[in-house]
Amino acid sequence: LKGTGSLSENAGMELKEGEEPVVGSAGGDVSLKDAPTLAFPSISTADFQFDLEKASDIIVEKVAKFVNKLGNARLVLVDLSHKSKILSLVRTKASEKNIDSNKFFTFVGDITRLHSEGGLHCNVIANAANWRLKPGGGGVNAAIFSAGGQALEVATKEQAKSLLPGNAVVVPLPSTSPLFCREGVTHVIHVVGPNMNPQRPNCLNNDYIKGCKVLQEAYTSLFEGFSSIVR
Ligand code: AR6
Repeated sequence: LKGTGSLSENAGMELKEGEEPVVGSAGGDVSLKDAPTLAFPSISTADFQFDLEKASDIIVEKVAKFVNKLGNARLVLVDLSHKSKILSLVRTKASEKNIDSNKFFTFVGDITRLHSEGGLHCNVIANAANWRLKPGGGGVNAAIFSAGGQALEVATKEQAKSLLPGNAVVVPLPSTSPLFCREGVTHVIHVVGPNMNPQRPNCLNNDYIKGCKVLQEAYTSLFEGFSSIVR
């Protein structure tokens, strides 16, 4: 895939024109490169139609709260395109808050192919799931269940039958899953975010008071779930 991911992690950090990669940053430092890493998509902002400005505020607020509690572990926000609006909003707001760019950065690529196509090793990936924890349905959920294979479906059912918006469930991945063998992913964390799409279940009808609260809870559950694996 031209233009997505790349062999060097720095390339995924999307340096602006004229910017130089920071020497000794994530790509070059062995201890950081082997650090436990959670790759996560922007929950609720595509199929679930959540406002991007509000979502980016919440992502940066929650990353700022958790990133220094995770030891040497890293958090990586992933999206498919270099033109991703949510990635650029989050990058801007994260740098305004002086969040350590070795511990939190953005990356362009398919979350199911970060190692094989992007050269970025993430031992944990998050999924923007539906409340039934069912495969398919499009977006990142369809991609992760398809890449994870039957092993992921079975392992998911062992952990939970369904999930309410704002919650996350950690699923240890059997070594038979292609995501484990090919990408080195040991856990998938399913997260259900707030839904603003009238065509989907539990639509909040533009109630952003409730919606923001649920999205905050979703990221808290996700980062606490990751922290329980890292510990
Ligand atoms: N790799 C990385 N990021 C991706 C990928 C991928 N393969 N695919 C999509 N994204 P969405 P939601 C980004 O719609 O809004 C599903 O049908 C995408 O660009 O997947 O929470 C579920 O079953 C966006 O930034 O999740 C639910 O019913 C982000 O992932 C519903 O959609 C989330 O987009 C959840 O909707």
